[in-house]
Order: sequence, then structure tokens, then C-alpha cells
Amino acid sequence: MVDSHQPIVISQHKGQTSNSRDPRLPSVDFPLYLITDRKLFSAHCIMYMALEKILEAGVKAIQLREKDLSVKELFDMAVWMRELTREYNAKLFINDRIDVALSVQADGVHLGQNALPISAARKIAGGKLLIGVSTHTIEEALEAERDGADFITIGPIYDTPSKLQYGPPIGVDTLRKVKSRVSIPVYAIGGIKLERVEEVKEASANGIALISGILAAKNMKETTEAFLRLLQ
Ligand code: TZP
Repeated sequence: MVDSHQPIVISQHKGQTSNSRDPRLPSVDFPLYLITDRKLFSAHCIMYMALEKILEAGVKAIQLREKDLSVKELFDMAVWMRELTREYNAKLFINDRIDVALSVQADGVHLGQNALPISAARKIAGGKLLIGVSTHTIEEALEAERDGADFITIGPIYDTPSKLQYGPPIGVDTLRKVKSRVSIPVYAIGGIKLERVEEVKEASANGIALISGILAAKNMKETTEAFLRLLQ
């Protein structure tokens, strides 16, 4: 099969621990990576209020992931989220849309498997954006590192209604294998609740990424604090 991306591939950007990592990029230093899902809230303003509580509790990285919004709606939400995250000195990532990420001066873009290739995203973003990549298999994880991702999420580790389309959970053994084969930071994702943090830590994850573990919790602030304590 002809690789239609070949002509625009730029020089390889090595991963987080490589010497050739762009020095302009901030470090990937957050243990907890919160991902939005506005459908868990009755209105946008309720989600912003919840996010403020979560930021108050100490979350230092949020990914705006609202795949079904128009680009205009996503941009408006991203502007809000940039103000909010900046106030709490937290990093903001935008899912897939590098144009939106650059236009609101987000800290990074998070690419799904159907997004722009990492090399193209790097070409556009230069040293302005961290690049996170969603992976679901060992092969995807290796490829993301090879192509220059700054960090990856791998999952779903456990069963989660949030991601049924990726089939059965891959389990902590796959997480452990990925950790032994890549050197960029790896975030475990999918069905992670408080009682599973220990197991994920034992499998050497650098951190966890989640939606419902916090956004569907009764007390989001206390739950966030509990996650952060366990991740210390
Ligand atoms: N990627 C793999 S699983 C998942 C994503 C975005 C959903 C995670 O949601 P939850 O509610 O934390 O299981």
C-alpha cells in the first residue's frame, strides 16, 4: 500500500527521555490527567464549575475532549478552559485539533489514532505544543514513541462504558509490557477508579488518565484529592 503521508514526514522527533527532545517544550510532570466529557453535565457552566473544583484540588493537566462539537464551539470552550487552567497553573491539552490548541495557546495536543500523524503535528506545532497520543496496543505504543510522541495513554486497561468501541480491556499485563518497552511517559486509561490505582502503579504507569473516575464521582474535589494522594 502506498503511504500517502510519506512526502511530508519531517525529521524524527525523539521521545521525552531522548537528548534530542525539543528544549522549548515543558516537561510531562503530571500524575493525573483529567479528560472532559461535557455529556456528564447538564450544562457547560456546570462542567466549568466542576473543573474549577478539580483544579482547586490540585489537578495539573486537563484534556479538552469533545469530539462531536463544531470547531467554533470547541474553540469557545477551549478559550474558557485556557483561562481556567492558567489560573491554577495547570496544563491544557486539546484533543486532535492542533489548530484550536495553537490558537488558544494550549500546552499540548492529544492525538487519537485517526488524527494527523505525529510528524505532521510536530511540523505545525514546532516547539509550541506537547504531543500526547492515545494508544491501545503495544504496537501502537511503540509506533507513537518512534514517531516522536512526548507521552502516551494506553488502554482501556479495565472495562469502561466510556470506550466500548475499543473492545475488551487490555489489562495491566499489557501496561507492564508497554512500560518495559518504551521510555516516554505512559498513562494508564480506562475504567480507573480509586481502588485500582495501586495495581496500575505496580505495573509502573507514570500516571493515570481518566474521565468518569472523577467526573462521575459524588464529591469531585474529595475524589481528586484522594487520587492525588494515592499517586504520590
Ligand atoms: N481511551 C481509552 S479508554 C478511554 C479513552 C478516552 C475512556 C476513559 O474513560 P473512563 O471513564 O476514565 O473509563
